[in-house]
Amino acid sequence: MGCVGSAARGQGDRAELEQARQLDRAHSQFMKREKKVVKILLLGPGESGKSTVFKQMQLIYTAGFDEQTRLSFRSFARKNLLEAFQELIRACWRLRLKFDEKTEKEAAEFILQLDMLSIEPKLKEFNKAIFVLWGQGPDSDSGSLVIKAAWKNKQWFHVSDSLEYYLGRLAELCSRDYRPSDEDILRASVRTTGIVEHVFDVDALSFKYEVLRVVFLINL
Ligand SMILES: Nc1nc2c(ncn2[C@@H]2O[C@H](COP(=O)(O)OP(=O)(O)O)[C@@H](O)[C@H]2O)c(=O)[nH]1
Ligand SMILES: [Mg+2]
Repeated sequence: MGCVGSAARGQGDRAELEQARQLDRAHSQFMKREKKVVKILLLGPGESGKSTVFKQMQLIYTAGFDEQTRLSFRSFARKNLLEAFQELIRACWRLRLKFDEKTEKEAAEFILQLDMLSIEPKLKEFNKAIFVLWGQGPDSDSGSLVIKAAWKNKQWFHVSDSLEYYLGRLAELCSRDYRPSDEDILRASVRTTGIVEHVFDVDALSFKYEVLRVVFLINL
């Protein structure tokens, strides 16, 4: 009985030893991999460019944006354009600039009552209304004189950096089969909260945008 008991115990010890060895091997492999990981934490206020850095890394070091992600930016790009233009119209009021022309007043009122959802079935009308106010841009002969005056004074109010860019892409953004370009996606501002983690392989190093190296971004 004693012999059988100690043989069984011996076998159990060997199994435990083997398990411990496997754990050690797994741990040392993990530590080897971790040594090659550079962890970076991006900190900064909203709109300082944290998500833009992520997107740029994705473009440079991965296969880029997959189709589903790309198409998901359709509504964000339109929302960015809509909200930034609404800000511009409100700035006209604050600067006491009034739309005297009936078509301009109607276009401004139409744009102001739209939101992310209601804009989708009204893209053609939205395109037309923006064109009435913006024309071919502030330096052209077309568009509203009121908007041109507000644009000249844009240092007095907040206007998104990307507004002019998206206005240049108005026809594309308002087309039914709009497929955002890489630049449209980089320019899109989508509010994110909490911690977002991405891993990129850069040569032999794995970059983990998280802790250790801290990059603080500010918007100038
Ligand atoms: N001027 C300029 N603005 C850009 C460029 N690329 C992105 N942006 C804008 O920079 C802002 C940065 O936003 P985001 O990266 O979302 O900031 P986060 O809140 O820190 O994540 C957005 O409004 C983008 O439209 C660029 O090349 N030039
Ligand atoms: Mg962000």
